Amino acid sequence: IVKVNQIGFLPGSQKLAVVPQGAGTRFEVVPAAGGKPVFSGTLGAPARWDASGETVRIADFTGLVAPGQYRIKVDGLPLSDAFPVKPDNYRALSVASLKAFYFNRTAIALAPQYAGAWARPAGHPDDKVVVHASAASGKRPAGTVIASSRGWYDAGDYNKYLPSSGISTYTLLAAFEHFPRWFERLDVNIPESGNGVPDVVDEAMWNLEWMLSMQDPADGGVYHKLTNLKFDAMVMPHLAQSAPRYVVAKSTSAALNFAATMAAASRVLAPYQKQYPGMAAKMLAASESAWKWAQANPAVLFKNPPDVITGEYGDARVDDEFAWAAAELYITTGKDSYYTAMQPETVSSTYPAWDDVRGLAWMSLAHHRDRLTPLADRGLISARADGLAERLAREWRTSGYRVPMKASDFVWGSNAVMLNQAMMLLQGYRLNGKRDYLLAGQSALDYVLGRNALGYSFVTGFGARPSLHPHHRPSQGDSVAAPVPGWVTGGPQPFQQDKAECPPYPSTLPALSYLDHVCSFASNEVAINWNAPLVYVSAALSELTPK
Ligand code: G3I
Ligand code: 9MR
Repeated sequence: IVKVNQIGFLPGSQKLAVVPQGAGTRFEVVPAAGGKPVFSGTLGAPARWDASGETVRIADFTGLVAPGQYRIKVDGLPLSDAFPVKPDNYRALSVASLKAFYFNRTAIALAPQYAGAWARPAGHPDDKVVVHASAASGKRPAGTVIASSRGWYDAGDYNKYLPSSGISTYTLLAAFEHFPRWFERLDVNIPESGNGVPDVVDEAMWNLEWMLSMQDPADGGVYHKLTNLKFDAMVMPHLAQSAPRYVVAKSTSAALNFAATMAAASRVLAPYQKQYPGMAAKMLAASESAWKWAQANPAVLFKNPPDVITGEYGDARVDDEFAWAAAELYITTGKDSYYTAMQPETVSSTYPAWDDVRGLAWMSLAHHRDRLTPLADRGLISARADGLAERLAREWRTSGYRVPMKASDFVWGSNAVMLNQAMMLLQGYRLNGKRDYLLAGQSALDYVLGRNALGYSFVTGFGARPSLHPHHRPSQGDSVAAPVPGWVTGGPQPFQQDKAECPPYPSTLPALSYLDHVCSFASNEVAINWNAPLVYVSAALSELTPK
């Protein structure tokens, strides 16, 4: 089949489709409802993509800018799925990808006026959480009961984890810092809508309030996670096990993820004193005390205690977390000591993931470059942001599918790898306007929305062939046939850590190793840290693509 972004394009987008080798050498774009071709062209030279083992050709119809609903026609192949070209085309995706966070809120009932068919009772109030033996300290011995309410469920499971929370919340805040105009006009229809604060900030606040409660006020340390001892069954939140939930061990990575996110949040919250009085100052103080704790405890690496078997988010390296926290504290406070503490010359730039956040430091520094103190090395900041974008663009230029990801990038959550690569390409574009970076970012979004080896739209509720059966407890446990919308599923990756519990995978090739089956927590779960770059990229392309 012809693979194309099923959600479609903006008039000014680069527009590419992937056609299998062996079909004709020409293509046409026809009105979806039938009629004469509106565009025709020659397919590009055959090129291989190792990730899927295919050789394919590219149909480039960027020249088609007239709004409409279209399909691609290649002799010998079925017509492609229909897709639109239209102004403001990614607004619904932008709303839904952010609304997904609301759907994963803990501790609050989702009312029908906001949640529609996916309305549900509140789950996991977390107003009485037990301090686990691994987290015991002076004033809080094991068994102490604390309140640690609010926050989002991490993913398809019902636990709350600091490392994934940090990068997710930061990415939403960065999207707003970079594209305030877009988010000021984005109505997500959540309970706080209309309170004078953009919905993206209100949504982030739901999790930030929880994160604040994860800090031990006695020493500034931050618990790594709030969790059941075992994963809940595939049931609705309010029907989950009533066993106690625990805060588990403080860790260096939790403290630094917390410090970075709170420092960034403190900047964003500063204008909203009326709605969130005192919040910005409280966040900055919390950030600085977590930073101090991490300075004193620089190598407390998290491991699940033997009686806890939920998500670990263990991270063997925390130098990237140190750099990110230092960068955010530097930007927010203007204190040179934080810039020095970052040791910027030693920090490379890589696309972000929950266990590698150094790229976020460069992204924030690049955005704020005009208001940094004289100490900041602006040349280094641009070189790091541009260097990563250029590496990704180089891969994009030669890849058969014209995407920045190569075979070895396919790990658990591969769709978020693609979206985080897009986010970093767009940092390069924002910095120096190199058009390839914008186009490669568009390509990465196209991939997630249908121009991939499987021909899926990996976003629930979007596109002609979306993921239908995510490993997401509420989607499975409710009585609505359709999954909760707006979630990007993890995506193909060859390691198949769930194969004992699933029917056979169709392939072990990295880009084909995917099951749209509820069993597949390794390829078809959803997660807050995978949705956050979708929020970023759908907003960024909406704002950055030439009109
Ligand atoms: O990067 C290595 C790669 O170099 C190596 O070749 C490959 C094969 O072993 O593994 C790669 O590492 C993988 C890593 O993800 C990449 O980020 C690990 O195998 C894999 O086990 C690990 O998976 C993590 C997974 O939890 C299991 O711990 C995912 O990153 C992480 O996103 C996921 O997060 C879960 C939470 O634990 C619980 N909540 C849901 C959430 C999403 O599934
Ligand atoms: O359902 C769990 C999912 O949310 C986690 O991301 C994943 C991480 O390892 O684990 C899933 O739980 C599975 C467990 O690890 C192994 N036994 C089956 C569980 C799911 O049915």
